[in-house]
Amino acid sequence: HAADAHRTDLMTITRHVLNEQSRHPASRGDFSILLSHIVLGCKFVCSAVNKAGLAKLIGLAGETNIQGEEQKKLDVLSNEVFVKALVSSGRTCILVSEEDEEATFVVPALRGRYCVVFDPLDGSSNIDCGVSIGTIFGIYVAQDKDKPSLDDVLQPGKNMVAAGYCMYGSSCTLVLSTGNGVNGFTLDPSLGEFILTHPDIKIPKTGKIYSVNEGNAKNWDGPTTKYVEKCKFPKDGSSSKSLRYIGSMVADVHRTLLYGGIFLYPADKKSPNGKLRVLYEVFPMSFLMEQAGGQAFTGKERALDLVPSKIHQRSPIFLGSYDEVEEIKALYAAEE
Ligand code: AHM
Ligand code: MG
Repeated sequence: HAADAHRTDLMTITRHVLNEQSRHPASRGDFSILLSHIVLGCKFVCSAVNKAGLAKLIGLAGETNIQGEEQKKLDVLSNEVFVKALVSSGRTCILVSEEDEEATFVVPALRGRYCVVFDPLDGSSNIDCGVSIGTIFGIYVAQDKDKPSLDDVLQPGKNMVAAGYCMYGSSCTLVLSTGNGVNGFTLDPSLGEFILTHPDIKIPKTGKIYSVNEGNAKNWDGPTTKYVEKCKFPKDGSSSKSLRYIGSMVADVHRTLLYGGIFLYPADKKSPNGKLRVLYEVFPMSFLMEQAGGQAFTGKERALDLVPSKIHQRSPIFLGSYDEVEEIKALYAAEE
């Protein structure tokens, strides 16, 4: 189609969010401003990730983050960029980052009503070898922007007003939900704009791919073991599933969202709460999955119902296609 070769009517992420906003008459544009600062952070990190090898940005910064992991320079840089972009937006009052032990309370002069929880650069083990990594974020609204408190972010995931991630992969892709479905945008480097490329993403109801770190299998619980066994040796005549595991949550979840299937980071004997962090990993991804028609389950409850008591709390997570998560839920129910 000739019209497709030179698109002249570009749906940028800003235009998309402004369109959504026009449906809320009371809106004053604060969310659009906040989002444009998040987008700036993503563009910066994308550019830094692409130049990492060249610019010798990667390598150890000689610091250890609060979870005892070695911090890479790119993590430090990404965190700084996001914190500065979010504070300067004038629309935030509390920030929680995977990289910072304490929450950041924004100075009164720059306070706005949004609380942002984020992992500025997730998938640290994949940085040095050029495999996809990403940024994950979730957004809450504070009770009172002039009296921000940790209670504003220690909220169940269902109270988020928006969530998303940006994947730094073969292209730079931003996936966003403001509670009205899920949309995917791809960065056009020649324009420096995210363009709507994946409107209204729906996850397939079932899927042929499972995604889990099977190296932990000896420590798994019964339901996880049974589910994965069934993926490999189905007894009902169905064909076995394919295993795909990148070890970057953003990339593994992105594939799950587009192709269907399930992503698991279960509890195990060594890590009774799993590995992934509730506020800025489990919640945003669970929010997107539900908005796309899938499900997210912790092994005990709907993931978005969980009420966190600490900002860096972890939880087991099973998320993906509706039917696959139903199976996991049934296996846990049978345990009781
Ligand atoms: P990170 O915050 O150190 O990058 O760890 C989070 C990552 C996720 O992206 C990924 O899903 C998981 O850790 C992989 O963990 P594992 O290496 O145990 O399979
Ligand atoms: Mg992380």
